[in-house]
Order: sequence, then C-alpha cells, then structure tokens
Amino acid sequence: MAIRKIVEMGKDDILRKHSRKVTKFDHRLGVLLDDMADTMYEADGVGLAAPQVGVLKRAVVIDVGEGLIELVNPEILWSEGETIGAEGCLSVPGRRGTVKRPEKVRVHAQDRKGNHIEVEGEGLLAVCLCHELDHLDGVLYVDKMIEDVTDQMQEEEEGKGE
Ligand code: GNR
Ligand code: NI
Repeated sequence: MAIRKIVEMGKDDILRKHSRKVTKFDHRLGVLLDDMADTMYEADGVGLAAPQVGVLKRAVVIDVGEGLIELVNPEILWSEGETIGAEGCLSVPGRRGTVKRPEKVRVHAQDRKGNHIEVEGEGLLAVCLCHELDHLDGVLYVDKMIEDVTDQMQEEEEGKGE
C-alpha cells in the first residue's frame, strides 16, 4: 500500500485525457486500487479516479462514509432527479463550486476480479459517482460548474440554523 501523488489541474493535461477500459484483472490492478484508496483517505477525499494519480485506466474508488467502493469500467445505467450542490476536487485544490447532478444513479461496473456488479446511490454518493465517472472522460467539475462557492457563502451556509 502506498500514497500516490495527486495530479492537479493546469499542471498536467493527463486529467483531460480519456481513460482506457481495464481488460486485465491482475495483481497490478489490485495494487492500483489499494494505492488509490490509501491516497483518497490520506487526502480526506470521498472519491478518487485513476487519472488523478496519473493512470489512464477506468478505475475509481469512493467512500462517502458507507465503506469503500471500488469500481472498474463503471457505466451509468440510469439516473433520475436533479440536485444542485457544492463540489470540490482533489485535483482542483482550494476551490469549490456548485454543479447540477442527478439525485439518484445506478451504475454497472466490475470489481477487482472482473465480476460484474451494480451500485445505486442517492445524494452525495450519486454526486460522487458522477464526479468520478466524469474524470474517466477527462471532464472536471469546473467544466459544469454553475458558480464558485466563496468562503463567505460557505460561512453563511454553515451559520444557518445556529
Ligand atoms: O473529496 C471530494 N469531495 C467531493 C465533494 C463533493 C462532490 C464531489 C467530491 S469528489 C472529491 C474527491 C475528488 O476529487 N474525486 O475525484
Ligand atoms: Ni475530482
């Protein structure tokens, strides 16, 4: 297990490239997924896509507090609803912005052994699934962003109900 370096927007165009489908479910893929989980937890993220650690493979890890999810070759089967929420990205440090996403999504993927799996998510998990899948096609949340979330907006949000 190892922490890998997270690529940042503007420093490397790898984040803008299309990732390739995984065809070999070997030890190397397992090491990549282990390292991605380590790197995500170390950075306090809720998700991480392989291109963010410089690997153009269709693999993502997610943990929104409900346990680790590993998805290889993920594809959205369907989505429903709409929600606008603030997002951040480990590859775009120091910024947050609002993005419109589906409220609920169902994803087909493979696990590290190549078994076919399906994952359904609502709320933050749905947002995170969409955010990570976008990374695999070279898309960053800033491309879809409605507006920046400023520190002042953040404070107002946090001050609500207190
Ligand atoms: O850590 C992350 N937090 C987050 C918050 C709201 C919406 C999406 C995310 S994903 C992000 C980690 C990341 O950059 N994954 O690619
Ligand atoms: Ni991201």
